Amino acid sequence: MTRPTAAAERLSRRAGLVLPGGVSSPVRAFRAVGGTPPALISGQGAHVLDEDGNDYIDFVLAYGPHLLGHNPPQVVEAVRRQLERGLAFGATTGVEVELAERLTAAMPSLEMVRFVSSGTEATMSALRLARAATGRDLIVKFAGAYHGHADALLAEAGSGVATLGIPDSPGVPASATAATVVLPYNDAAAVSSLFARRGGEIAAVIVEPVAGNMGCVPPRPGFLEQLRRETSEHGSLLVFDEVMTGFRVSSGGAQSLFGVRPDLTTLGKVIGGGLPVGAYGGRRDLMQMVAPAGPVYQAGTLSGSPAAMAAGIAVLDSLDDEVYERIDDLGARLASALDAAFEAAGWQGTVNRVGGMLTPFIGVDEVSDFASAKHADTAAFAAVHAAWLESGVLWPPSQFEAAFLSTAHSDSDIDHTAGVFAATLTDLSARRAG
Ligand code: KE4
Repeated sequence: MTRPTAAAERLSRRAGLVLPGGVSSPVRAFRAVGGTPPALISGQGAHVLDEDGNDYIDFVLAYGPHLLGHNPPQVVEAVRRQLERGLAFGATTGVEVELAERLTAAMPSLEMVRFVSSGTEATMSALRLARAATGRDLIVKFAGAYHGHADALLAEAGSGVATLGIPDSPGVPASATAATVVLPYNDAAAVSSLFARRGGEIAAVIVEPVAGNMGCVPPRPGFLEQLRRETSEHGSLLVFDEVMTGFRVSSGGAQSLFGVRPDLTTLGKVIGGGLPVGAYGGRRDLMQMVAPAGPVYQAGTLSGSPAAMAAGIAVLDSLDDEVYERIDDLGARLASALDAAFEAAGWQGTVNRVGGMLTPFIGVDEVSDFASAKHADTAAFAAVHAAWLESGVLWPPSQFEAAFLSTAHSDSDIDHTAGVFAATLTDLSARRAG
């Protein structure tokens, strides 16, 4: 029995007339997996409901923010209270300073912070600051990493760019990416060689300390430490893009998990509890260069949105060791069940995981960078995604996205999801053999 999709199809048709691709962000269009995206109307805990009445266990979690699941009561109440006071003032508010104080307390490298309204704004601003602080232009990023859609960073980007197979976006002038060097993730030799040749030109290295936009790819042991060493030795800055990993992989982010202190950090997602937010911050001497304290200009009408600040405070105040232990346990349970499913179905595959973010790569036995991720069997992934959807599981619609766990997921959610995964791979083997 297939799930009803009449309302989703109606909405998709209407949306396609007024929104490019029928979406407000490309990956949501399901182009890589096919089918009609559900027309979601509500979320509670680990579940979301669509207009056709279908209920799904949600592993998208709005691409990361919902560490506590959808609509945690304490977050909804905090936002409701703030909304009654007002939506936006264009002025510094107490909640904005309170959230900044919590961020700087949680991440020692973050001595000061500036709020913006998206991860893209955060990374774009952090790189402008790095170029100003060093007087250099060259930026280093890694293939398959996605740091938002600022021109200079749309070079071999991951996430939706990888999902749609867009070589690099039209409209980005060659001049915008001429000062962007792209290296393979986890490639220590490539990093050493570049710094040996051009270290004096490099303003900053920006890295996802756990890659999440080529699917989940952890750093090889020593990789982050090497970036720290090389940037320090050559007067460059190290920027950790923790928009996805911040407060997800640990209460101090990936920098605390791996014990590497960046000069600048970008944040988003979890710190806004699902409301529009981004932030960049780091060494005080650098942040004091940001206008109006210094000459580096960056601004935003709704930066520090009080409702987003209130949501972020409510989320961060709910984070304790138990939260991270629960999420890590659930992640480990799901990863091992998916691994067992590969085994049981006689498929090659590997599951990359750090804490509550993970990706099963189908048809490959190791994924440590974008090149190896691209060898995954995306057709098989599409078949699994469709089977999950039919069985009430909403998974990110791309092999090149990370899936997320929350404290609201249950062991039975995990077992059901892995069961469908195993059955679909088994069925696929039979169909391909037939
Ligand atoms: P936003 O501009 O989308 O708020 O953040 C950009 C960004 C920056 N850095 C990292 C590490 C990110 O993961 C992101 C955005 N993540 C994607 C998910 N892979 C957002 C989902 C989407 O594009 O719709």
